[in-house]
Amino acid sequence: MEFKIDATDGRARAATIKTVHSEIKTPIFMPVGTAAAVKSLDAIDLMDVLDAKIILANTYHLYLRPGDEVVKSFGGLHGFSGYKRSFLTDSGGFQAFSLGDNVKINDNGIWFKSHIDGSSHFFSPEKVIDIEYNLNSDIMMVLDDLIALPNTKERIKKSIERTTQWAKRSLVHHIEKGAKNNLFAIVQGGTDFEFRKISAESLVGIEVEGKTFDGFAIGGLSVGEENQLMYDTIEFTTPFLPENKPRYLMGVGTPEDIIEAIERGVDMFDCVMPTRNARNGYLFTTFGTLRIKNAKYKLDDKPIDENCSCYTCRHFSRGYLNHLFKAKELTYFRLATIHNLHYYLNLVKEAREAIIDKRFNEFKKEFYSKRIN
Ligand code: PRF
Ligand code: ZN
Repeated sequence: MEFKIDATDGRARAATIKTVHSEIKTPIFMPVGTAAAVKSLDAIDLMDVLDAKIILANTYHLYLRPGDEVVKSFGGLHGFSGYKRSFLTDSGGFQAFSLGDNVKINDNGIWFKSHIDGSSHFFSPEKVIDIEYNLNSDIMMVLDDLIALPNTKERIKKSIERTTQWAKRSLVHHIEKGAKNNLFAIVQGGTDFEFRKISAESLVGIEVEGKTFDGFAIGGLSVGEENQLMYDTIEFTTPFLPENKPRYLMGVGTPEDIIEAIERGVDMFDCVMPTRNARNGYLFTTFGTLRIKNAKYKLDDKPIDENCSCYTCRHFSRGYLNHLFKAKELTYFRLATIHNLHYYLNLVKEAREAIIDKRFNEFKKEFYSKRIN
C-alpha cells in the first residue's frame, strides 16, 4: 500500500492511499457492507452512482455465511460481490462485543455463538487472518479486545495487553502467509489517556522480520462515553501514531464526530449511521436531519436537499420519497441510502478540499452554522 500526505492544515491531513484495487483520497468515509453488500445497494450503485473508493465488510458475518471458503472460490470479495475497488474487513472484535452474553473471551481468542444457528465458534488472531486472506480484503483488521465504557481500570488494562499480544500474533501469522495485502492494528484503552498512550506506543513498536503494521485504527470509542471525552481521547491519541501511515477511527460517527476527528488528525471512517438512518427515514442534509415521514413533505416537490447533487436529489422529490417510505416500497431504501451515503462521501470530500486550501477552520464553522437541528 502506498500512503502519501498531499496537504495538512493544523493537524488535519489530506492524503492518498493506493491499494491494488483503488486510489483513495483521504479523509475518506467507508460505507458499511457487512455481508459483502451495502444494504439495498449493489456494486454498480457503489461504483457508478456513488463513486465509493473503498467499502467495509465483516469477517464474522462472512465466515458464518456463506463461509470464507465460498467467497474465496469466487475470487474473494471483489469477484464475489462485483465491487472491484478496495475492501476493508473488520476482524470480529466488534461483533464479539455486541453479541454480549453469547461470547467468552480468553487470552487465546474469542468463543462465540452464531447469531444465525447458535453454533459455537472460536476466533484466534491467526484464524481471523486466515479468514481475511480467503476474503482477500485490501485492508485487514487484527482481532482486538473491545470493551464497553465506562469500565474498570483492570479490565481496560487487560484489554490493551490482550490487544497488543493478539496484534503481534496477527503480524507474525501475516508474514508466515506471505504478507499479502495490508494489516492494520487497533489502539484500545477506553478513555484513559495513560492506557491509550501505552496501547499506541506498544502497537507502533511491534516489528517482526523488519515488518510493521500498514496503518493504525483507534478502536474502543463511541461505546457509551460523552462526545467531548471521545474528541479529547482522539486528540490525545493521534500524536502517538506515525505520521506516514493511515489512521482509522472505527465505527464513528455523526457528521459532527467526523469533522471533529478530521481536525484531530484522523484519515478514515466507517459507520452504519448513513445507511441505517436512511432505512429508518432519517435523511442527512446540510441544514440537519430531515424526517421523511413527516406529513409536511406529502406535497413537497423539492429534492431532499437543494444543495445535494446525488442521484436521488437529481431525480426525485420529498413528496415521492414520503410516499415510498409510508408504503414501505423497497425502492425507498435504495434511494434514501444513496442520498445519505452521498452526503457522507461529499462531507469528507469537502473537508479534503478545505484542508488542501488551508481553510479547514472556516469550513468547520460554516458546517456548524448551516445546521438548524
Ligand atoms: N474494534 C473493532 N471494530 C470496531 C470497533 C473496535 O473497537 C469499534 C468501536 N467504535 C467499531 N468497530 N474491531
Ligand atoms: Zn441527495
